[in-house]
Amino acid sequence: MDAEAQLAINTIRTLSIDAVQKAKSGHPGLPLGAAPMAYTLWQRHLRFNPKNPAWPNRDRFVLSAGHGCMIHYALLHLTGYDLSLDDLKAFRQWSSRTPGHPEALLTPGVEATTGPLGQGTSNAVGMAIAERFLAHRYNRPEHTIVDHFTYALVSDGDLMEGISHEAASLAGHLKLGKLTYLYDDNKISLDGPTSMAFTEDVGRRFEAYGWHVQRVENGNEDIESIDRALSAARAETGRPSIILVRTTIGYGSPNKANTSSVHGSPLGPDEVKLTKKALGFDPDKDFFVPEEAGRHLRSAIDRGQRAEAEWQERFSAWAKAHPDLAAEWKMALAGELPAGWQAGLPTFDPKDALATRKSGSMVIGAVAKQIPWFLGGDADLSVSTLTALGGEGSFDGQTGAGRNIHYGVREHAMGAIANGMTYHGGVRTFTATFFTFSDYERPALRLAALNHLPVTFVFTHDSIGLGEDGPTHQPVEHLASLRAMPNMWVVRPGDANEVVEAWKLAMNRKDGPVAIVLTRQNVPTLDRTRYAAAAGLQKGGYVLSEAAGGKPEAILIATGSEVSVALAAQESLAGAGVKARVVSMPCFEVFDEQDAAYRESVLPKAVTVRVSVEAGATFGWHQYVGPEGAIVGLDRYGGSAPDKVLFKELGFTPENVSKTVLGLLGR
Ligand SMILES: Cc1ncc(C[n+]2csc(CCOP(=O)(O)OP(=O)(O)O)c2C)c(N)n1
Ligand SMILES: [Mg+2]
Repeated sequence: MDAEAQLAINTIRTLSIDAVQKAKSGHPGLPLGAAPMAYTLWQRHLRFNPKNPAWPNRDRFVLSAGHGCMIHYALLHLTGYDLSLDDLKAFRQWSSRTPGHPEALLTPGVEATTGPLGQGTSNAVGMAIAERFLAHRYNRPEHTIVDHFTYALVSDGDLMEGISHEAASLAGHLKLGKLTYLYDDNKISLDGPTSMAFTEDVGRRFEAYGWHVQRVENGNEDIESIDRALSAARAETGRPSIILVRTTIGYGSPNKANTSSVHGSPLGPDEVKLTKKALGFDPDKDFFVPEEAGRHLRSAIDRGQRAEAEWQERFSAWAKAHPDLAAEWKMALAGELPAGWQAGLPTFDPKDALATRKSGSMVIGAVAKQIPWFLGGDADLSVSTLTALGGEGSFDGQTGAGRNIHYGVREHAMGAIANGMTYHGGVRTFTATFFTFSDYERPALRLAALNHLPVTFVFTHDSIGLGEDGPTHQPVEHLASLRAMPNMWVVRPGDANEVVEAWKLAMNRKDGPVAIVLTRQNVPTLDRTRYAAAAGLQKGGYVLSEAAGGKPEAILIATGSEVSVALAAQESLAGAGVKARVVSMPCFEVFDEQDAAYRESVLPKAVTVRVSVEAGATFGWHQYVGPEGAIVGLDRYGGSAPDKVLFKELGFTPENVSKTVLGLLGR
């Protein structure tokens, strides 16, 4: 290895161990072992501009092994991103830009939030999908403006996680040729050697998925082999690539290298000194960047600016030739929507009863017509979720054509791939599956919420109302559990016109995900000349049907398919001389954001007789019904039976709701 490269690599290593030592916590093992491959990628292959982390055509780099993030922070600092040595010194401290695992919102140059192992493997697949899709939509024979690679650095833990199997299987199927994994094959994980639990032949596994597989035997020193493998990976456009790079965790540490003790604990002051000495650094200098190393790595700025300028020229020529496309591109990249897009959505007459998945199907089709950069898919359930975009074709991973992504039965990867597409930018996306299987997508839902990613997660078959499939398929606690997730908006529309409003809400949201939760079974389409307009959904909850005379003695609060149950109860209560108001509450989170006066107007404090109706866990409803209210909910699993039987047996009937109200009133 030439001296310049060696010095740069050792600078990445020593900065990483110093920051971990100063924080008295962190993971020094991966940076010490993976520095040569990371250096080779960043210095010789990755196209990026440290002075403009948002350059749309940059190559994407995901550190799926997020615990090793000091390697990423060191690289960002050394290559000239807006991340100072002081930022590195504040590693893992309150309000620093160098958190304990990478967070895309906090650190310039971090493309994806990682840490839960495996997620990054799928995020990278999503980025590669977005690249193909945008290339197909915007490139023209004489103009190539979208053309970049996506890299992920993955560890043993990443490849043990099931989600990596789903992601790699799909990426192989789609032949995502511009995707490359660098595998830090160090045979050590947190508890000890991987021989304890992970002995499969990873190379043959990826070959079986249809990947291009290469091996580098000495990843600690042989950067020329890494370099050649990266070149070969880029040249192979018909398949995704993985490079198995054999490394030593904690390389350079005389007493801790190749042990799991170096995975996730600081080396200790003495071992830090010994390691620096072994790497040819002054043991008494902390956070030391040799001038030559600094200069060498900062050459990234020059390279990046030239690459971006060259792209900008191509972009300008393209924009001149295709001004309409360019205007669309600008809008899509900024996360904006076409003016007036909402006018293209349907409205529904009160004639027919319609499952909300069915009205959802018509609405999502209209959304796709209005927004050409909207694409998504389902986990082998489009026949049931009804989310296939009519006339749009299946996504092709080679050409990038088609807007329906067939994820197969891979919910875990599906969510994280949608997140990856959204991190990439330029697209809006959705996923769809049954609501119970949101459990299989949950880690990605959480990361979408944490990262303010505007992904729309469609869930159908939203309650016991799905009927005969029985308790394994019937969500119970899912509404409550997703509502507990900070920054996740959960919307359960009550009829077809609320579905339209739900999609407006979801598409207009820029800073977080929205889960749209829909029925399998029919619900009445409400007569909006008789009831309040569905646009009330934009406030999260609204007075759908006022009590006769305007002064309610009781309030019924319902969501989804139970809204019509509440309306029927309101009628029968009126017959018994009880004035009840019905509130539709499709989205708690948005309602809670309204000002106090609005919330009081919907749920006046003076009315303490309040009953909620929702075919799901009661958890969370107390905040609306109050100490004197009652909850008609479900704190058990459902049953295998037709939906009407289940609703009757489990208490979701107008009679039971009326009875509950009368009980509270003491009548
Ligand atoms: C989903 C998930 N489970 C568990 C962990 C905790 N954890 C962090 S790293 C790690 C394994 C480390 O092994 P490897 O991926 O090989 O990284 P290396 O030790 O080689 O740096 C574990 C279990 C996690 N971050 N994410
Ligand atoms: Mg490992």
